[in-house]
Amino acid sequence: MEQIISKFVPLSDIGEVQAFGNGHINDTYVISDRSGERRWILQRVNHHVFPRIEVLQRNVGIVSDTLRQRLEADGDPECDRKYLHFFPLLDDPEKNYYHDGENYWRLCRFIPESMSLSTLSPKAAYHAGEAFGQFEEILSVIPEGVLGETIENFHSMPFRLKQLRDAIAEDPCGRVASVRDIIEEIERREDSMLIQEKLYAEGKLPKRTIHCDTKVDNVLFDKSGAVLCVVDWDTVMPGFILSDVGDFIRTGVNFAPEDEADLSKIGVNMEIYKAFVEGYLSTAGKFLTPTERSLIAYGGRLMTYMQTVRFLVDYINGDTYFKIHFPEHNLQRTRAQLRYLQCLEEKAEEMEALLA
Ligand code: ADP
Ligand code: GN1
Ligand code: MG
Repeated sequence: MEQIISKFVPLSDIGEVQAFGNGHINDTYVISDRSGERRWILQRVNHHVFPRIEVLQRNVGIVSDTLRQRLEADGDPECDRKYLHFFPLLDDPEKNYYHDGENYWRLCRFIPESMSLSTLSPKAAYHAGEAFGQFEEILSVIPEGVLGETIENFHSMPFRLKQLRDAIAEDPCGRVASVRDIIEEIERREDSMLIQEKLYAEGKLPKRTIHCDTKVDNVLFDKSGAVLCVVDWDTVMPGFILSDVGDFIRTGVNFAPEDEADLSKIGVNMEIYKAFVEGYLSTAGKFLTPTERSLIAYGGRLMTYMQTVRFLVDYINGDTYFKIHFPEHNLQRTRAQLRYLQCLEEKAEEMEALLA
């Protein structure tokens, strides 16, 4: 690790190295120097998930510059804690990642006194909504075509359903027979989950630069519940805003974590939903079209449905994509997502009414 870090910062001795965060994709470590004064986030990028490292690291560099410029222009005194700063290589300043021959590494500033929250107050949910709207607004200055697609078809529902059909047909681990009930639940909702692609084809839904992974773990709060920074920019790319509002509704608005084993604990926290939407509209309200606004609650159902499909595909394929912590983890995640989807459906009318 010392050798890797020294590619980015002049450093003779590192102190503690700790695995960090709850991400399902990359390996994240927090590193401090021996005095404990300086800290960094070191990540080994999962190059199976992100095979186009050049595109990925160019994107995050552009996102970083765009946010910093705006924060500086606004004269924000906390500027350094509100965006991710990726270090360039000391011997190749054009590059913000290091390839050790096998793995890809990047180093960024640690955001001090920040935390991810799993249980939110309404105030924190409001601020998360506000921060996502602001994130989208700031990044809207990036001209079309500048950011590359880091994962092709990442939030395409037709593509995710095709992946499911392929996995079922192949059934590499003989797991399909045990999940027939879930497959049926997925199949009967298919038509209602393809609305955004249809609206887009009809010219009724715009694509914007979005975050595309707005689960609650990817927001760093300070002690007071204010948002410091939206992190995990690996999937920032053109997409529909339903992805961003939807993934927060999927995670932050659920009473339980995304992999809750006790299905009776899963449910929709309407107070958090309301606060989140109010916060989001306080910033995104300026640019959303009436169609986008009207689909916010639907976005929650769509993203929960998509995640049900993605966890199930990974389970059927033998757990090759998401990190798992025990053998049936992806199945437990799938069941929890399906239950939450049912809860969102039960609350749909109330959620739409609040929106209106
Ligand atoms: P993954 O793609 O695996 O989810 P993330 O980039 O989201 O990786 O990082 C994992 C977690 O580490 C985040 O959810 C967040 O809690 C924490 N984290 C990431 N970057 C920073 C940072 N610069 N400062 C403090 N915490 C961070
Ligand atoms: C992954 O990287 P992380 O853990 O923040 C995944 C998201 C899923 C999420 C489910 C690149 O997010 O798309 O919604 O897990 N990221 C990628 O928890 O696939
Ligand atoms: Mg993450």
